[in-house]
Amino acid sequence: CAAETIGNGQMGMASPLALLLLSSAAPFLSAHVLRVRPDIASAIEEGRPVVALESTIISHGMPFPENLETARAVEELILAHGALPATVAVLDGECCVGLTAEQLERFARLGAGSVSKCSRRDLAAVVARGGHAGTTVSATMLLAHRAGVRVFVTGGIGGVHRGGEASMDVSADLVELGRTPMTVVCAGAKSILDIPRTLEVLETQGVAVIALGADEFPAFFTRSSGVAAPCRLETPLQVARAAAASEALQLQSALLVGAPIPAEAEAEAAAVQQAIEAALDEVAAQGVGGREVTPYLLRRVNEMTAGASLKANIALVKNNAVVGAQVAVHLAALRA
Ligand code: PSU
Ligand code: MN
Repeated sequence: CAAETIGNGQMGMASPLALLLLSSAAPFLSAHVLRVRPDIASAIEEGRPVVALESTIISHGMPFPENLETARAVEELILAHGALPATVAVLDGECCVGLTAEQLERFARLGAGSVSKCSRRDLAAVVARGGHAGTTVSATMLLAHRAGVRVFVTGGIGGVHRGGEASMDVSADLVELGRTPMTVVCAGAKSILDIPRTLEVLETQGVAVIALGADEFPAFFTRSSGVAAPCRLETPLQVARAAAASEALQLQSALLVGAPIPAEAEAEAAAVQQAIEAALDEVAAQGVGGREVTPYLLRRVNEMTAGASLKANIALVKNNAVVGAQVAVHLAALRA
């Protein structure tokens, strides 16, 4: 496994810039809050391409062992395309940017029972109790940006849930995208969400939403969502140029790239769509709420489509990893 070459389990001191120490006001907590794996800290310092990866998909988005296999495969793909992968997660109360191979395996085996799902709001508390957490898009962006990472790859982003105009269930991902400058590559937003309202909130937040080689913002399992993307770019190089412009203008908001799932991996759209409708009915009937909603829907859709959605999920994450690595490589070259 290529990841073994980049970490030996020793988490040495990262650069002082990338390391936040808890203040002496809390002397009983002396551990580091933000741990950047040393080789990643060096790459960032030297302007080499680094790609951050989220970990809620590992802890809550996929079952073991597919979660570990996918996480490793994604890291290897990024390496093979010339960038350094940095999986972000909270382990023993430390916010890690870059897990070692050993940490990645340990994290993937822990399971959702002992790992919480952590968005921006949950970070401080999970550090305080020394817990483990999978970081969502919002928490991953925040931590990766603090470490100096400029490109981040995920599967799908959170969004405005259906009925969100009444429940106000709007993912923290959308607000984070509006406040944290970074290029985020995803396969769009699942149709468990209200995609038009999701794009409205992104516009309000000032997020540059780009469909890669497509006119529509993709819908995760399907290339098409029926909703036009505000902007279309054709290549990772063009995306890198947009990212460089965004940085030059100090926009302080994200560039969200929707890369459609590869056509050959597009799940049988009708079957997935049916499962989504059924799972949404269950959420309503069983009163599932808050942070449980997304993991519940993902798990049920996967169960109902007999693994077809998991297969599609793995394929699209890998595709996003290649796109993200290419963007990171071009972006590093543009700055050099
Ligand atoms: N959508 C997916 N797969 C995922 C998630 C969303 O297709 O794994 C995860 C991501 O970590 C995302 C989070 O940031 O769920 C959003 O959760 P919520 O809707 O509770 O904000
Ligand atoms: Mn929510």
